[in-house]
Amino acid sequence: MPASLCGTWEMISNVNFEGYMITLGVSPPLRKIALKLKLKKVIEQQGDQYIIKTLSTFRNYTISFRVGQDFKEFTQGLDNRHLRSLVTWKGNNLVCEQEGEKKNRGWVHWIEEDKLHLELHCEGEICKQVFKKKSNE
Ligand code: VL7
Repeated sequence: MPASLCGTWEMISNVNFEGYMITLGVSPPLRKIALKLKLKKVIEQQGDQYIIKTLSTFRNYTISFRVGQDFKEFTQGLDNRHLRSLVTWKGNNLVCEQEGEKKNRGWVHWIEEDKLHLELHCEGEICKQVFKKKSNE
């Protein structure tokens, strides 16, 4: 039984977010804003249904899905692409494959030493983010 991803998480590190955004074609002014953000993740779960919110002072982005059931994703306010996404458990990793214009696009979440880890990848660029649980939870 993998450790629960649920809760409110605050970003403590963000490596190569720039490279990931460049691959997605995000404009320089938007990248500049995005790089300064301290992102928050709010992850909720009911059975196989997940809601993952990425929150910031600038913009929010929310997805909801069932593990093992593919869904349409529109990355509104991010790179604004239409994707066909599928999230599955691979061992203790929650793995999302995002099919669309960009090849080898997806993300992986896991827990390690009480931290929430996220790897975002696209066309060989890998962004690594780590979050710590919000202390009042
Ligand atoms: C979502 C965004 C950068 C454009 C705005 C600044 C960011 C934050 O896919 C993601 O999370 C998954 C896994 O937790 C669930 O959706 C990451 C943030 C990365 C890519 C594109 C910059 C524009 C605002 C909402």
